[in-house]
Amino acid sequence: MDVRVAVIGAGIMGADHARILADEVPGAKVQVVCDALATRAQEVAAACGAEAMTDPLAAIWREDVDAVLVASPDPTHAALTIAAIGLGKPVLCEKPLAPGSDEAWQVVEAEVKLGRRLIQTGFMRRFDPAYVEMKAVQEVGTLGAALMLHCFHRNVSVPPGFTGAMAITNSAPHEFDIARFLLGQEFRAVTAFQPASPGPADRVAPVFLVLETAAGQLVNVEVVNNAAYGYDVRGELVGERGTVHLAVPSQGAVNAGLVAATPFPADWRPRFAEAYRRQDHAWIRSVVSGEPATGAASAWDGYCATRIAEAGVAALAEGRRMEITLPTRPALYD
Ligand code: ISE
Repeated sequence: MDVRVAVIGAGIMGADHARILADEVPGAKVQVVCDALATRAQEVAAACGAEAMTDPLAAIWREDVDAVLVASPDPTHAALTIAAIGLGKPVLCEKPLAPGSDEAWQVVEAEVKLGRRLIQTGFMRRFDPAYVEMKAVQEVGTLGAALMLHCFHRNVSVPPGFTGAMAITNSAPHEFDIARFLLGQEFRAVTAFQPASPGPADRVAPVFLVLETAAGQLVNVEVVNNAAYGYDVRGELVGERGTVHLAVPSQGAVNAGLVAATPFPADWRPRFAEAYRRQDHAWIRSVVSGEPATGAASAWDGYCATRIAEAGVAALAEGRRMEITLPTRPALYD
């Protein structure tokens, strides 16, 4: 029998997940699409043969819903996730698990109290073939011990009013999570910088973070939210005896006007299409098996990313190195 999913939130990511589940994930059925905007819910629901609703709790409570995909506005993630696991329903929660670490911790506590893993956090890069390959190369030992990780995160543009703090809470958490995933280490400190930028005052300048892991490795994260030329994510892991970098997937090379050019996507959906597909597929399989998906981000991972982002925001605001302190990881996540 299919896993009947309620997709909560029919914005950019909710619509994308609904389409992926309906069209590309065997064993999944989008039962209901819920959005505060009825017309939006109807549009996305119609495209995947689901019912449209506007009340998220009513959608979660439905007896014909087995699992919940939370892709509503960020401040609603924690409460909806807690509501779903309270009914014993597995959740795939888009990042962030919560905008603040106190609230993210409440989610962790709710799951720990329940005593079983029902939450997957939507850090899809863990399923991206290029990152998976990078991790495999690192683990096989060819490069020796990992020393540094360089991460570049470039968006085409963000709206005026987007701030450096938002770059750290909205974009950089993907880098925090993938670095923890690749290195298998927690971070102990973060420092944040912004270069002098001549652009208009309402256009966010790049953010440059330097993070230190508990094992003393260095990770630099460059976030350029107004890169203009394309959505571009790069990474290189530097080991004692060699390096491995992400091959940037391209949809085709264009030869014209005496130039060979590689097109960039306009946003993260094409770049990480395969990662989203594999992530959602792994989630549905985990709902069926009752076991957490291998390699997927847990609620603890979601909490850590939010906690690191908070320290990063403080480091930027205060212009100094901030220590990152984490509570003891609950045994549920061992
Ligand atoms: C956006 O919210 C995402 O999650 C994307 O994956 C990320 O690349 C982008 O910078 C964020 O704004």
